Amino acid sequence: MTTRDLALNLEKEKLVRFGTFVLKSGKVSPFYIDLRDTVSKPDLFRNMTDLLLEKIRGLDFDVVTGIPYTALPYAAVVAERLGKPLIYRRKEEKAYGLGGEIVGSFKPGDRCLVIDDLVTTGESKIETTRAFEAAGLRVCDFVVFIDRSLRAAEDLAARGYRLHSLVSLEEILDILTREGRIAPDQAEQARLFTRQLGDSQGDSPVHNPYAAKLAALMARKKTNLVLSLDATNCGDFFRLLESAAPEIAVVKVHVDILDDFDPSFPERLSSLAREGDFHILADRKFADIGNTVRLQYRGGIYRIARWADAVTVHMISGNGVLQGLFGEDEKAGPAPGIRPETGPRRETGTGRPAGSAFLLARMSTEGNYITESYTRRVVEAGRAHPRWVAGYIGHGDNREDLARFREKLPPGQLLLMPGVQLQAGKDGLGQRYMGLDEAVRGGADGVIVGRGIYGDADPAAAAKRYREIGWRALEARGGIRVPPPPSAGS
Ligand code: 5BU
Repeated sequence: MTTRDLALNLEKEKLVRFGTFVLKSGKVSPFYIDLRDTVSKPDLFRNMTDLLLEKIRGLDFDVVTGIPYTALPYAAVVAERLGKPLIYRRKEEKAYGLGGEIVGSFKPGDRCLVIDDLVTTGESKIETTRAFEAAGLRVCDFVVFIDRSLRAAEDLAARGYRLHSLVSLEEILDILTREGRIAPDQAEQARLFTRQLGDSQGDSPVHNPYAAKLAALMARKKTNLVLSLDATNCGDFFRLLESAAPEIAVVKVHVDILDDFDPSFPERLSSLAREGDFHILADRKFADIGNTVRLQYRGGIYRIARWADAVTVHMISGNGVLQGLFGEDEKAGPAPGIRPETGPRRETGTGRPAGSAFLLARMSTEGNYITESYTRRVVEAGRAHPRWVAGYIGHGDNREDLARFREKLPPGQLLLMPGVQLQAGKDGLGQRYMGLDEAVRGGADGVIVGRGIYGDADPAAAAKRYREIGWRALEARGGIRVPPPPSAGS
């Protein structure tokens, strides 16, 4: 089989298609590539494996791997034919972590050939490599069927990896145009789309006005401490808050754990926040359908929208949760019993609840069910809604793991991290703590601390200590990097 045959076959089998396709990101693409079904077409499977074997002839490696799922069956056949061990990394491990136990046996220092179906940016190849390298393997070569990138080969080469591909998207377009399988303008649209994707990748700036405002407050007050004030009555709550107020950037509230909540609570809290120059984060973890979270946010006895600067949100139900919380009213049904928001809300005065969200991207608890792909989708959602999403709640197994995760977040959004105490440790109910200094140096912009402060015999002194250590670590890291919004005054 030649490259030409491969291109023609993939088009004939509808594994490379042209038309109008809505991608997961919501973008509309003029073409679509999905090589998963190649494994159930024995002739094509055999021919593609032969092409792979030809391509890798002369490369030096000890073990072979395929990135699940599409490339794994190919890797198995290649390994068997060459008499080399097959290894693979389990899919769906910790988000952006090294995690992912490697199945199969190998020796430290073994060189690993990595087979994958496509390369789009090269970024996921590098992520995979980190896991293999952390396990003691050396990765030198990647081989893919289709290179649909603009410059992945150069980007990978700059990091010391070689990329081999059976065919590039450009070649496929040329072949199919020449053979009359697609019209020249279809090919042109595909090229244009790829170029635009390349241009918009990576550094598309995300600006959230609230994140910038909170970052400015932190810088002004020299604190990145978020006090998680999980007191169960208003007396304790306000006593603790008054003593810690000078040290904190934000107070995080679980308003539904107060035994004696009454409408004076938000008023008193808001006025303390104004006087003490800190913000209020309602840790409500909204998670329901859009219409329900809208009612929960704006109504009930708590009326969170009126007094919280920001809220925490689970994205499990999809993007509708954000629309429900912060979107316009147009399509939603009437909210029974809820009058339109006309009351004063701190600093908005728009008559409509505004607000900002911190999305739960990773949790601090041991054995939580959040997977890597879920975390990615949450970050994608946050990136897609920069007006509403000020940042993420996240955690890490250790400083390096946290740093890798932080790298994936847009600089214009903040990472707040719970599960922090002065020293690493655990509570008896699944909570994991990372040490404060590690957490901030690893990439937490704000640290959320509860029992480490209010559980101390002298909470005010504890808050001061957390503030000092946290701020010193933040300065050592170069400060918070939230860029200001593009035009001042917005
Ligand atoms: P602690 O006393 O510092 O363990 O309290 C941590 C707080 O952060 C507590 O209010 C939790 O509800 C909150 N939290 C958390 O601990 N871990 C998470 O992943 C998320 C929130 Br999300």
